[in-house]
Amino acid sequence: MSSTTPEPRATEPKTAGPGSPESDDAQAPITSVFSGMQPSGELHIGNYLGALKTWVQLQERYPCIFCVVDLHALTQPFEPREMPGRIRDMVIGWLSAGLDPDRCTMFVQSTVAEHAELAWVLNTITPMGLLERMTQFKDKSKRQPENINVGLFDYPVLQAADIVVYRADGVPVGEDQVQHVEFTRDVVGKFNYRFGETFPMPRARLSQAPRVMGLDGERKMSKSLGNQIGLNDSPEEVWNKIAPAKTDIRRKRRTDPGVPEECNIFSYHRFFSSSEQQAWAAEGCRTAGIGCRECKRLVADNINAVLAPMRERRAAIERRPRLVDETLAAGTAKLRPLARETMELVRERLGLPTAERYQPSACRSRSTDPTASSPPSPSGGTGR
Ligand code: AQP
Repeated sequence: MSSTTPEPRATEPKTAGPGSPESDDAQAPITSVFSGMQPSGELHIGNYLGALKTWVQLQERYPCIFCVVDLHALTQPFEPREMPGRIRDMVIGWLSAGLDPDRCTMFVQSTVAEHAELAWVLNTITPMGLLERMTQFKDKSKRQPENINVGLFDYPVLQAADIVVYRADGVPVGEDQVQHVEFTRDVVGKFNYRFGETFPMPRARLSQAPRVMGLDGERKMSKSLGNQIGLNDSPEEVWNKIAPAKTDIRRKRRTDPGVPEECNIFSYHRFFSSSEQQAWAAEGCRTAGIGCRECKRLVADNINAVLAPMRERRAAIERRPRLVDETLAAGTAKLRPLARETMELVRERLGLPTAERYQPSACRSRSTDPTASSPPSPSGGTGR
């Protein structure tokens, strides 16, 4: 194999792998999709490859709901004054990556109160032991020992409520979230068994890149770990992050051969480079035919080729200042009635009063004329 650098790819690989939305493998059919992301920092290529790219594909095939999970983000250290900007920036990132407000529904979790309400109900059927097993809780407790809050512990219950309040059954996530989806399945099973069939059984949908490692090569790429390549990084920033990143430890000098499978940079080639380019990089590494810098240059160029259209779309979106607000407002307006409907069903299953049962207007009409039906509330809504 020649050590001449092949041309960077202009587009991403299209091959389907196990668990990818395009693959024909053993994925049971789904009817609707829900997934979310925390506004806990800038979106990175791990979020994109692990989830967002799949979301963009799924919006063409299923009713999809995508949620900025701001209530979840409260479980980590945050600055209230930064939260509105983070929410906005996250949605701009989604739109830049290809989510289309005409093809999917986007909204902010805290604007639909039923998520928190249903989480409380699910809390009451969740054994502590199930939550104690969650690895994300253990990891984040180590990361923020001064702030191990109940919300962090209860995070998977709120996530379960997020999914089932819309009775969604497809949940596209990265590998780190699979345990939480399995947890949701346990909770759904318990609820349906105890109170009657209410929620469909959700399942995780993994992408072809379910776990992207951070630039440190030690932990998964994370918004809050400072080991990320941001979707909003400029070409220079991408190169400035890739250039000093660790490679295979065996390659101390240019002439030392390496093992590509043990090089973090090579793992990025798998996601961003053509099979021909991957073969070139692997061979060059094993034979010391190329230096790490050449290998990094190619992968940086390929990452930039994927990010370039997103940067262009971001610039266009930023010229339409109302787009984000309009998108989120439309999402909330569409989803509130659906969430209310689910909560009414849940109340009925649990023997709780409906949300309207003890409205003052309903009581008045019942006390004067027990056969009279309730007049509509002055707002025309449920009065909640
Ligand atoms: N490194 C990753 N590789 C593949 N998928 C990933 N995801 C996150 N990191 C990777 C997936 O992206 C979606 C959004 O996740 P989230 O916002 O709920 O939080 P997270 O999983 O905790 O992501 P981060 O970036 O690591 O955020 P922080 O630092 O705030 O905790 C999920 O589907 C996730 O699997």
